[in-house]
Amino acid sequence: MINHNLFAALRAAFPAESGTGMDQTAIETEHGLRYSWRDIDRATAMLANLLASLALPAGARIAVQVDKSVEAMMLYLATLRAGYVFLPLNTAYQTAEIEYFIGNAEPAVVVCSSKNFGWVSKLAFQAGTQNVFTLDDDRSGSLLQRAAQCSDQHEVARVAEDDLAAILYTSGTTGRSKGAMLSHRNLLSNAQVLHDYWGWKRGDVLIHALPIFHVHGLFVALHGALLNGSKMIWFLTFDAAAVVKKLPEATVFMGVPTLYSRLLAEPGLTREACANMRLFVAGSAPLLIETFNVWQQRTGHTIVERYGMSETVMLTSNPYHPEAGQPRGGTAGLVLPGVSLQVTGEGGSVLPDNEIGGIEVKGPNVFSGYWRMPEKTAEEFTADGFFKTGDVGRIDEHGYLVIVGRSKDLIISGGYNVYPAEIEGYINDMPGVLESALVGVPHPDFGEVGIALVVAKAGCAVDAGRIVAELKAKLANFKIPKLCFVLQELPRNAMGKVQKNLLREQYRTRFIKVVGG
Ligand code: MLC
Repeated sequence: MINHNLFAALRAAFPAESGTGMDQTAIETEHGLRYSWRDIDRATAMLANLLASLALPAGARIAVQVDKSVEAMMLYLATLRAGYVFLPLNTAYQTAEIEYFIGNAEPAVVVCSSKNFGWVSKLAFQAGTQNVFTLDDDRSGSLLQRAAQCSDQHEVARVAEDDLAAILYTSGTTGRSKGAMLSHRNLLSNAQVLHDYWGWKRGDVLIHALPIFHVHGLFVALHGALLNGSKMIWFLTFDAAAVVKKLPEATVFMGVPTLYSRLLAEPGLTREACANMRLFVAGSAPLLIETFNVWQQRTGHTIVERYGMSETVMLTSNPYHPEAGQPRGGTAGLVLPGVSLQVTGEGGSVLPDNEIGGIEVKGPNVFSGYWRMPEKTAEEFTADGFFKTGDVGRIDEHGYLVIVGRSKDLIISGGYNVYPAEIEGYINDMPGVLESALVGVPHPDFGEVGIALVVAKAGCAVDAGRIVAELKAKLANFKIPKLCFVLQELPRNAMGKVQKNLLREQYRTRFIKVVGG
């Protein structure tokens, strides 16, 4: 029987055991620490043995909220290796969010930063988790102490292709987050397609500067490099000047649009600095055509924009190989091999090219459903198995996908998804608040940010500053509205629905200059 474990496929791309290949540098950190391929193999074996020694049930979830580190990446790989399910959590999440995730996912193991051990372990033990470890970004914590006592030999656990590899929580339109269940097949098939599509080759070096708790950094970037046996230059946080300095040593870079606009603000970003580079990939949020054009002029390179989401990993990409076509700015590119994508209108009818409708997808990369939410899952799939992405777009006359909007109320800020309903729910529960609306407006750094408009109950006074302060205590920092205003009322249409489009228009220029305006 074939072992469908994603780790086995990644491990197979490591250099051969014979010779000195395994001692070559696989990862170099911004601080000059070096990890060889053998280090990755041994450390993941030790961590996998630690997990195996805990006698966890099949399908156990390993929930991890730690700062980015190479060891955190090893823990992800070890979880795959041991056959368990990885559940990464954004480090920005606060108590309310973590309590929900732990309660919903019921992880058998929770790994957190030592600074958060007090409150995270309390929540975990309350939810029935037996094992809570700590892991810090300086290679300390109880997880590594325990793993140090384990053997560095481990046979990769056998899994079936539909066995779960990871659960990624995505915020929900109705407030509650949903855990997207991704299998070994979902992740491996997508990594293999992207490997060919983006022309990964011998000698490639990836600058890894994204967080490793979301699809972009954890799967697209990491799997790309590992499946190619490529060295990574690893940044624990994004520092534009430091990244520019490393460009001459690298060939591949991946980032959200905010990273590209911050790099453009660096005077050191020149054609010479990028001379060794061959691939720049952007995704997770729409790339402005200005950024695409200015990047081309400044560096001589064309950014390859691609499109995907937590539920599906990658769906489309602008072509890299010239024979496949030219990258077209302002588009999400062509449908990736193996993926079926259709644009549908009223009643689910498939629309011809250039007509705008809902984007639906199917393929080996598309998740099987939301964790313990069969009804929600059923709602999001069509009868013939297409997943409704919630994005709205059209296929242009060249076959490129153009995304024009979203059917779901969503703000994408610096590459993170923010669902207004979640934030509005918290605001509406505050004393004295009658109702609220969170709208997205353009922002020069984050692309888009949220502004909260709040109406007080009759006879009550609410303070915008206090609302923001209370949200900060409960929610991840990137979800906090950048501005909050108290209004007499919210604009409504004849049906009584809040007209967010009017509010967006009214506050559109709060953070950007209007050319000629
Ligand atoms: C940070 N801040 C943000 C923010 N990130 N505000 C809005 N949106 C964001 N994304 C705010 C903080 O709240 C804080 O405000 C201040 O900025 C400084 O915080 P920081 O953490 O020091 O910021 P910084 O390190 O500069 O982070 C910015 C960033 C980061 C762009 C580097 O957001 C980032 O790494 N984004 C990448 C997200 C990503 O990987 N997405 C992939 C999702 S996968 P204050 O007021 O508290 O000081 C996906 C699928 C797919 O979508 O297709 O890829």
